[in-house]
Amino acid sequence: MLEPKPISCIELFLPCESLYSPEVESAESAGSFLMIETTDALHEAILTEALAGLSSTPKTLPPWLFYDEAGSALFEKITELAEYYLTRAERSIFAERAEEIISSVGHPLTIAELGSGTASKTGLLLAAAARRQPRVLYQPIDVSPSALEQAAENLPKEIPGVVVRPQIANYITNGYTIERPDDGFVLALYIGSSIGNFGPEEARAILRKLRKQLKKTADAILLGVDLAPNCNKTVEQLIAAYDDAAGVTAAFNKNILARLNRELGADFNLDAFRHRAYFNPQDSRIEMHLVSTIAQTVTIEGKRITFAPGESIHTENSYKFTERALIELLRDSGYSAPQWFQGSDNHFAVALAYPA
Ligand code: AVI
Repeated sequence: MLEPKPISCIELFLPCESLYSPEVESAESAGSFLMIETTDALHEAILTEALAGLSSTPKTLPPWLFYDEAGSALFEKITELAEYYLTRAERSIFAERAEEIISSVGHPLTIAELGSGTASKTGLLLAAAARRQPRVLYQPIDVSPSALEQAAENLPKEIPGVVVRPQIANYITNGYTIERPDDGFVLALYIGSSIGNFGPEEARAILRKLRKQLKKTADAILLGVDLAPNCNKTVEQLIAAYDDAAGVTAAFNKNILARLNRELGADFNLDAFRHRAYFNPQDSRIEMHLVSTIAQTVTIEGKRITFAPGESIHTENSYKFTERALIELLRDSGYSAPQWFQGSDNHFAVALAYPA
């Protein structure tokens, strides 16, 4: 059973106070987390952000809108696609190097994870830690209560010695606290290329906020990043990871419009938009867009949004790093030059850095 405290916030980009109510708390202690998704506050946040983004030039929608139940299920499918190498590449780095990574950090250690989801890759690191110490406290921090519940239920069964203390929080907009056992050290995971979905300024803000929790010199952050095109990874391979043959990523991208239809009563015709993914070399990022194939007008709660043929909605950036770019990002965010663990295929890397 989860111990869902401290509760910071349930849904992305919402001020905590708007959701923190006695009703929410009592429902959670009864083991049900679900009704929060239907709050007026979430509806308001979606409406405000959607109208602001679709009224701007160029049009945008924030990527957090991807992750409702349907979108999260589609993302799980993406991670299993042949073209989407990122998840497999990171998992194989952990499978080969977990002992080395874990033994580089101070002991005894506690492992925290930002945006853990169901923590499907984290088990390899937890198992390596559990071989070194009898009890490993794992503190996953995520906005999804169901994902945390799954992690809290499965991990202790799979890895004896692991104790899970989940925190329902939005690590971007809200505060969170990483608990430190007496005389212990903290290893904070921010893996899965999650940092890649933020521009440089936001990425620095996330890393600096985390840096405040890493107070000892042998505390560490482990960051998983997708690599920029290189001699072993072509731009075409990179694009295919975001534009797969089966159309799963296209469905994931279009789900953002489907969600606006479902939750705001908007009237997007999904067939009149096409998924587009391309590599922007100047900013070293994959950009995902939804391109209007015709001139059309869409209505969202009485507001009319017009599209010219070929006009696009920019829905996501996914930054791709060189070792040098990541060293700079970490340095500017208060960390040392990292130990670098790169997969033999040169597709993905994991960086272990200490507070500077
Ligand atoms: C969650 N994030 C790291 C994924 C990525 O690769 O940027 C999201 C994604 N978008 C399309 N495919 C996967």
